Amino acid sequence: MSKTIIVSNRLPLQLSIEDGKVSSEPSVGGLATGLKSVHRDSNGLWIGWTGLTVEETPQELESDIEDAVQNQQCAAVELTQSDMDGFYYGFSNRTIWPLYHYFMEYAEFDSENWEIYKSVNQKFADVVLENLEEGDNVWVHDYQLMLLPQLIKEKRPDVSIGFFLHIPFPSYEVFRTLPWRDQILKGLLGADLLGFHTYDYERHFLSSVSRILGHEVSFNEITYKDRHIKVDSFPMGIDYEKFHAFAKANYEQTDKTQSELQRRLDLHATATPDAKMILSIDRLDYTKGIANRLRAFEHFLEKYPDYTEKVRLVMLAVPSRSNVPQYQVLKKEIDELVGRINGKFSTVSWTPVWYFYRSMPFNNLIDLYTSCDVALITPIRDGMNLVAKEYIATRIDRTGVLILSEMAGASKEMNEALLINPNDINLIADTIKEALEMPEEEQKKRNKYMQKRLERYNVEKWAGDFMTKLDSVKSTQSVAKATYLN
Ligand code: ADQ
Repeated sequence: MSKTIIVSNRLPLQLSIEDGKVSSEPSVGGLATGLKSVHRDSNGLWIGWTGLTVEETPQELESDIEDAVQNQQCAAVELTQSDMDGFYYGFSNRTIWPLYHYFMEYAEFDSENWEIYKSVNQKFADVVLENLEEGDNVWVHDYQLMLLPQLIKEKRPDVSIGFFLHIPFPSYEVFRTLPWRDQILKGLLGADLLGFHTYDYERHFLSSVSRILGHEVSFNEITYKDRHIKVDSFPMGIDYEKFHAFAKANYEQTDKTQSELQRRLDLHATATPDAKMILSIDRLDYTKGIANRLRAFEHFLEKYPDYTEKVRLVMLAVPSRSNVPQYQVLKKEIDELVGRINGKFSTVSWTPVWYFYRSMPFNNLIDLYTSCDVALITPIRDGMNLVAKEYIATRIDRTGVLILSEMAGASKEMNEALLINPNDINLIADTIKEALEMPEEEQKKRNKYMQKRLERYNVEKWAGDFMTKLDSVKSTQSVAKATYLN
C-alpha cells in the first residue's frame, strides 16, 4: 500500500527522558493537527528531527528513543550540535528567515553555513530515500528543507513530491541578492507541486524562476526540462473546531474550574467594568512588529488621555531563537519599551502593559483570547499568522475586534478585520480607538463572516486540498508519460 511521507525540520512529538525512561507525546501544534489525517489515516510516515542532538542523546537510550519515534509513525534524522548551528541557527535563521521577511540588513551570507545547510538537507534525503516505496508521495515543509525536493527527485524521478513554504517568498529584487539563489530554486523545482500561503508569494516565486533560471513560466506552471511543475496558493487554516470548542467550554465554565490567569483577568474586569483589554501574542521575533506595536500603544495613550486607566495591553511574547543576536537585541528593546510605557503612564491602580515573556499552556492561551476585547496583530511581515485566525475562532458571542497588519498573509482572507500598515504608528493609534469604540452589532457582523470562512477553510481542508492537487498532478503526469511511451 502506498503512503505519504511528510518531512519537516521537527517531528510532531515531544520526547522526554525521566528516570532513564523515554516517553514521547504527540505534539499539538497546528501543523501536526492539520496533517493528522494525512499522517495517521494513510499509513503515513513523518520524517524529521526529534529535538535532541546526537550529543544530547544518552547512548544507552538510543534504541528506546528509536522505538518511541517509530510508535508515533515517525522516523528520525540524526543531527549533531554543529549541524544545528550551521543549518538551523545559521543558514535557516540568519540568512533565509531575515531575507524572506525583507530584513535584508540582517541576512548573513556565510558559505560555511551554506555547506552545512546542504549536508543536512542530504541527511534528510538519505532517510527519505531509505523509507521510500513505489507509489509513495512525499510532502516537504518549509524553508529549512528547500534542497530536499531535488535531492529526492534525482534518485527517484517516479515519486510525486509536494513542497509547502510557510513563510513569505520575497520579490525577485530581494531574492536575487542571495548568493545561492540558483541552487535554492533548482532544489525547490525537484517538487511536482509547490504551495504558498498567498498568490503574491506564488507570483514572486514564478518571477524568480523565470528571471534567474530563464525557465518558461505560465500562469501557474513551470516547464523545467521535460517536467511540468505546478505552483499554487493554499492559505493555511486552523483547527477551528478545537479552538471554538475550548472557548465555548471556557465561556460556560463555573468559577471552580477556572485557571489562575482567568481568575486574574476576571478580577480585572470586575474591578474596572468599563475598562477594555487589548491582546497581542507572538513569538518574540523581529518580523512580528512588537516594538512598533508598543510605540503605537504609547502614542495612543498620549493622544487619547481619556483612556488612562481604561485600557490595558496584555502582551504575550514566546521566547524564540534566543541564541541569535538580533533576538537578544530585540528582547532588550521590548523590555525597555514596556518599562518606559509603564513608568510613564502607570497610576497607583493601573499598569497599562501586562507583559509575559514565556510560553503558556493551551488553556491559558484560550483564557487570553476569550477575555480580550481587541487583538492587536501588527507584523512587519508574516507568511500567514495563525494567531489572528485563532482569536476570531474563540469569540463565542462574536464580539471582539481584530486589528491586523496588511503585511500578514492572513489579511488576504480577513477583510473584515481593521487592516493597518504596521509602520504607521499614528494610524495604529487611531485604529485602536476605532476598535475600542466599535458598536457590538458591527463587531458581530464582521466576525460572523470571518468565523464562517475559518470554519470552512480549516487546517484539514488545507491539507486535503494540497494532497488532492498533488494526486491530480501525479495522474496528469502519468497520462502524459503513457501517451509519450505509446
Ligand atoms: P509562526 O511564526 O510561529 O509560524 P503563527 O502563524 O502566528 O506564527 O503561529 C504561532 C502558533 O503558536 C499559533 O498556532 C499559536 O497558537 C501558537 N502559540 C503562540 N503562543 C503560544 C504559547 N504561549 N503557547 C503555546 N502556543 C502558542 C510560521 C510562519 C507564519 C505561519 C505559520 C504556519 O511564520 O506566518 O502562519 O508558520 O504556516
